[in-house]
Amino acid sequence: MKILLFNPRAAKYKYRIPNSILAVASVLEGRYEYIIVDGNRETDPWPVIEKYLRTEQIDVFGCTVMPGPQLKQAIPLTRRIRETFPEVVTVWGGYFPANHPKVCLQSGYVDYIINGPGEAAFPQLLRTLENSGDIGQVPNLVFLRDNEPVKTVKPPLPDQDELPDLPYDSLNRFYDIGGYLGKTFLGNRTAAYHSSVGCPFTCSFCAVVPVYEARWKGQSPDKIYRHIKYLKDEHGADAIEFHDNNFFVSEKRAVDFARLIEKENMRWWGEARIDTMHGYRDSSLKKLRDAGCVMIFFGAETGSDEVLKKMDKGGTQSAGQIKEFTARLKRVDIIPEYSFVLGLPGDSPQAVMEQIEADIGFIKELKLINPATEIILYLYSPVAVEGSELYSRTRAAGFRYPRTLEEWIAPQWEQFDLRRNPLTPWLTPAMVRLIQDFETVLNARYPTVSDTKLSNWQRRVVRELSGWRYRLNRFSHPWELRLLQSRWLRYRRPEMEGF
Ligand code: B12
Repeated sequence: MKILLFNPRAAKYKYRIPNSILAVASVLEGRYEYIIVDGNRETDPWPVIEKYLRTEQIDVFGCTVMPGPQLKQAIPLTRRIRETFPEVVTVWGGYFPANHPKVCLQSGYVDYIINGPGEAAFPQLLRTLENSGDIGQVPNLVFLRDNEPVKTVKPPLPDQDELPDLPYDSLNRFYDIGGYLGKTFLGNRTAAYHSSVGCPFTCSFCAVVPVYEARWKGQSPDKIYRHIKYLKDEHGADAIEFHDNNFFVSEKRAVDFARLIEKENMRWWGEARIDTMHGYRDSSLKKLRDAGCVMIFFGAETGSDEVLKKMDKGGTQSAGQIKEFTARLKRVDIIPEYSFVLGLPGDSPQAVMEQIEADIGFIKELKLINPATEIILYLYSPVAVEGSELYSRTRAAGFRYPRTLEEWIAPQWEQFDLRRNPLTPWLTPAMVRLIQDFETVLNARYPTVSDTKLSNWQRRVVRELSGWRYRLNRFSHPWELRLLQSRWLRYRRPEMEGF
């Protein structure tokens, strides 16, 4: 069998190593022939894919799909493959199909879905197709039977050290790896690496939960270091973005890795939980900073302990702890990058608006404690965490997902995916406007450190111009700042485009 692996374009995104399809390629290496097409590196991927399908006897089209802009390529392309090359089997993997299997499979042009890790599932699917075996025996799979999705068993997460190394040399045959190592505020040649899967927590707004169900497994520090060292020595990487959902689950793993990477003089970033890292010793935080860890992404979510409960945030996270931890990170010079989820359902429209205003006030408090704190604002975009109070409340309020894949790429739903306008029945335009106006004023008052093209005086100008609005909470219709950000600064938002 011959496989074509496709990574759809992720908006105007600086290229990063496509770890989703590279992880899949790692288990095909030496067993199946495969071709990689990266939508981030093709002006128009269709002619490239069409030519391979016409000339290379491709049996399986494998596509990774997360919500948002990637859908705009994944959906029309897969449909066109079904129309033009009906004999080709189509397989989707990643967070979108894993969270929305029914609408994908009932489209008629997605045959199978890999629901979670693909390293064991995909080769077994291929063997089963080759031998006309029982599809129901393939793990981590979703397929249609009598027009209804059937989910197969989810085995325990594999030991990440036993998984094969990523086939960078094979990727290099298709796309120069150097082109994936972009300039960011972390470094001139920033590599993306994924060293663990899943997350031990079950926050009811997070799409990782239905897939990994509070399971987490990580590579050993030695394996991570070996891969990073390869990217540094062979391809000149000088910085790392760890794309794990939760890199810092284990203090020992993180600190042991820091000890290994310290001598390489690389700067790095990763994602973590506030309560987990507030449990770290001061010496551990210092070791991480000394080893180049300059910024860490955290889900702060809200300044309300009651709302944290509603979100099933779990652990010990609280508003008080967030403030304490923000001050701790300032002392060790690690930049906290906090994402907030605003606009959850409330008992009344007034309650929803009051919570938004309270979270705005809380964010301003954090900025007083540590002005370097980076803030990312998301609007709550429902994820089907079945059985969670939040999702039942969301459904009860009348929220419904699109019924077809074509509807998912309608403009209003792209904004949904980008967590910009979630189409949730309780959120009024005035609430969305307040959040987006505040975001504009905040980004002017404290432009992100990650937008490396901004000069100091540009930063000073927007900071001065936005001061009165920020101090006096006069966020409404900040058109002058919006104009400056879009026309003069061409302001970059890391949550949309990566660093
Ligand atoms: C890198 C990344 C990006 C990159 C894009 C990368 C790209 N594809 O080119 C950037 C920064 C652009 C990005 C943007 C966004 N992202 Co993003 N992103 C990630 C991140 C951090 C890593 C993905 C990755 O490489 N994982 C490593 C691989 C190995 O894991 P994997 O993808 O799960 O793949 C495994 C399995 O799923 C399966 N599999 C996956 N695909 C396939 C395909 C086949 C054929 C097979 C057989 C198997 C298979 O096998 C793989 C190996 O086990 C994930 C979180 C995460 N840790 O996964 C979020 C994540 C996918 N992103 C998310 C979101 C929401 C977005 C944004 C919409 C955010 C925003 N508001 O703007 C934007 C979208 C805009 C856009 N630009 O497209 C969410 C999706 C949530 C959801 N509702 O489904 C995630 C889960 C983060 C989160 N915790 O919420 N993102």
